[in-house]
Amino acid sequence: MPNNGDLIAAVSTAPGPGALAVVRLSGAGTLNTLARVFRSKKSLEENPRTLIRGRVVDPRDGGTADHALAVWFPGPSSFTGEDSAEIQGHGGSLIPGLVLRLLLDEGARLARPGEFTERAFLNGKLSLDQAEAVAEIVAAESAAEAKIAARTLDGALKEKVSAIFLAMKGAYARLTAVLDFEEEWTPKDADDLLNALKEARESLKSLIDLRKRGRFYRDGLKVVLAGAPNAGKSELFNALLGKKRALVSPVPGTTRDYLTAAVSWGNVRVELVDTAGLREEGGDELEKMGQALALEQMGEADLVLRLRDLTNPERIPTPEAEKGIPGLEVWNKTDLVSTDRGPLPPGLKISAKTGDGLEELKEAALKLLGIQGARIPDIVPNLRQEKAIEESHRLLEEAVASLSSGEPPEICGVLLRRSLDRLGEVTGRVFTEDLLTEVFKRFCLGK
Ligand SMILES: Nc1nc2c(ncn2[C@@H]2O[C@H](COP(=O)(O)OP(=O)(O)OP(=O)(O)O)[C@@H](O)[C@H]2O)c(=O)[nH]1
Ligand SMILES: [Mg+2]
Repeated sequence: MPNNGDLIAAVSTAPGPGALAVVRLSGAGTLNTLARVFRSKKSLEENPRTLIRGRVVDPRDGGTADHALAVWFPGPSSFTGEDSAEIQGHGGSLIPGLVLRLLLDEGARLARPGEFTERAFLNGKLSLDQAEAVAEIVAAESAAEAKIAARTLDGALKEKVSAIFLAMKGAYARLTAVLDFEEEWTPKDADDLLNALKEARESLKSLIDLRKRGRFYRDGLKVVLAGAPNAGKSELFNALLGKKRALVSPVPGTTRDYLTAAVSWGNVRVELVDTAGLREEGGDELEKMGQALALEQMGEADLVLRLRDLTNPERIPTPEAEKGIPGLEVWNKTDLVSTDRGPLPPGLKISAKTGDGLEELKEAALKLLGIQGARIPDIVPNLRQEKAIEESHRLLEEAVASLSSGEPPEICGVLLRRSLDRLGEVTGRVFTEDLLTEVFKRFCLGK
C-alpha cells in the first residue's frame, strides 16, 4: 500500500505558449478525483501506467474543457511513491490553469514548490542529493551542469557518500559495542578504529577535492577584466564576446559602469566583466566612481585578467580586494610592437584587435584554475553538500586526534556520532524539517 499524503496538484510545465502542458496530481484520492474530471472509453484504473485518450470535463455540467491524455500511476511504484497521475493536455496561457482549477474544485490542494519531489524523498524514492539533482537538471545552463546533475540523479554521489557513511557507522557500532559491554578497551581496538577513521577521513577529503576541482563546472566562473585606462579591456571584452557590446575609444576613462556578459569557455559558463580603468591619480568624479565599482568586481572574481598595454606598460595599483584571488597578467596590443626593438616581456601576449592569442588566453585561464581539458567530472557536490561534508570531515579529524592522543574512547564516540550525522545530511539519511525547507524552497512549482 502506498503511503499517501493529502491530494496535491500543480501545472508542471512552464507557463505561456506551448503545444502541450502537464498537470500533475498525487496523494490520497488521486484516481477518484481524476475520474471525475477525465472521461475516456478505456478505464484508467484497469490500464495503469498507460496513456489513455479522453476529455477533460467540468463535472458540474459535463462540458468539455480540453482533449487530453491521462495516465494513472498507482503507488508505491510512482515518482512520488504515492498514487499519482498526469494529464497531458493543450498548452498555452489558459487551458492548463483551467484543468488545474477543476482538480482544485474537486478537493485537491495546490502543491508547494518542490512538493512532488519532497514526497519522493520522504517515501524513499530518491535520496536528498538526488532530489536536489532534479531541481539542478531543470536549472542547468550549461552542458557541464546538466551532466553533473544527471550523474547525481543516477546516484553517483549517493553511492560514494553511502559507502563512506556505512564504513564510519560500522566503526561506530564496534566502538559502542565495546563501550556498552564495558569490555576491555585494548590497544588493538584503538588501532583498528583509528585505521578505519583515517581511511574514512581520506575519502571525505577526496570528496572535498572533487568539489574544489569541479565547482566551476557547476557554478560557472566570474572573470573580471582589469587594467589601466586604454589597456584595451573593452576591446578584449568585445573580442571574447564576438560582439561590439562595450564602447571602445582612445580616450582614457571610457568605461565607467561595469558591463557583464555570459560566454562559454570549453564546457564552463563564464561571466565576463569589463571594468573602468584603474589609475592612481587623475580622473573626474564619475571615473572615480567607476573605479570603485571595478575594485568591487575584482573582489568578487574567480579570476582577474590584468591587462597591460605593450605600448604603454603602466602598472595598475594592486587593490586589496584582489589579494588572494588568482590573477593572470596579459600583455595586449602585440600588433603594435615589433620584436626588432628588443624582446617583449615574458608572459601571455595577445592582440584584442586582431584576436591573436585569445585561444591561448582562455586555455591559460582555465589551466590556472585547475580546469583541465574538456572532461566534465561525474561527481561535484553542491554548496550545501560541500558544507555538510566539510563539517563531517572536521569532526572526524577531531575524533582521530582525540583517539590518537589517548583520550577516553567515549569522546571519540561522541565526535564520530556528530560526524556521521553531518554526513548523513548529504543524502538525507539524517534530516530535519529545516533542512528539507532549505532544500525544497529552491524548487519551482509543479516539480
Ligand atoms: N592596435 C591595437 N589597438 C588596441 C588593441 N586593444 C585596444 N586597442 C585600442 O586601444 C584604445 C583603448 O581601448 P579600450 O578597449 O577602450 O581600452 P579600455 O582598457 O577599455 O579603456 P578604459 O575603458 O578607458 O579603461 C582603443 O583605441 C582601442 O581600439 C589592440 O590589441 N591593438
Ligand atoms: Mg573600457
